[in-house]
Amino acid sequence: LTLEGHLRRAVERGELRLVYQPKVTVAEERVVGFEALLRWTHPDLGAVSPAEFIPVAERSGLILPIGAWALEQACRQIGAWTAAFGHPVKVAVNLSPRQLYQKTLLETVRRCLDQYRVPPGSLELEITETALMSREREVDLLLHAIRALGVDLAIDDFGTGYSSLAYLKRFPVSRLKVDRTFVRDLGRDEDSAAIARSIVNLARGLKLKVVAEGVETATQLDVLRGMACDEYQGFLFSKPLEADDVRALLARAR
Ligand code: G
Ligand code: G
Ligand code: MN
Ligand code: NA
Repeated sequence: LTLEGHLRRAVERGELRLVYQPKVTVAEERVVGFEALLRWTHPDLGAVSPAEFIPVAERSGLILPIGAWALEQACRQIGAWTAAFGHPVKVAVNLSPRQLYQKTLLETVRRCLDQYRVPPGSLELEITETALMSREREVDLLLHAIRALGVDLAIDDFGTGYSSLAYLKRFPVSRLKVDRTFVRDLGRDEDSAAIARSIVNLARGLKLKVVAEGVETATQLDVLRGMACDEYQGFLFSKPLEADDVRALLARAR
């Protein structure tokens, strides 16, 4: 069977799961939320990297059922953690461009919020710049409708796509995520620092929160602190965690 064939069965067989990477404030490393990330363990193939299976899912269209599953699973988890800890727990879910171009997305989001008693502000959807480039009118209406439900929107991998600054004005986003390729060289390379600083300043001017991705070293964090970047994710604080470990982290933070 091809990888696509295996992947086709993965949802039904329960081989997929979500892990959750903490997002923390740059200032005091307080946990403010999590990004949900897909993981796949096939019984024979073992762990298959998302770098390998997400492109296959995108090409084949399997990202639609997989993405719908991820959204639903994340909402179920938000509902469970919110009930268990008595305060909202925020989770961001990655959306494929294909999901954005699907008529059913709005209804799926609405149903999941309702079914799992998710405070709308606890759900964030991460969208890439590239996804915003096609079907602009449709996407614009959809994103405003999702935003009207109270769900937050973030632009993922910011600065790597065909950035048009115009869509920061057009689309109702509340966060920019600085791509980790710019974070990697902070403290070593002035150009990366200049780009990161520009994104942070741009976000501030537009009253958007800005999140740095892939922070691995104390030096990178220091540079980001100097820029007054709001939040970060990365191995320096934590790798993506299994749901049970998130529960333990939330219990400790209480
Ligand atoms: O977790 P990791 O860094 O290995 O993820 C690799 C890539 O897979 C990243 O670009 C990430 O955005 C993407 N990815 C992970 N989970 C999801 C998901 O649920 N949906 C979509 N569309 N992409 C995901
Ligand atoms: O494209 P997206 O930003 O959604 O992808 C997130 C990916 O980044 C996940 O696959 C996650 O495992 C990975 N990641 C998270 N933190 C770090 C980090 O500190 N360094 C590196 N290299 N990758 C990271
Ligand atoms: Mn992401
Ligand atoms: Na990203």
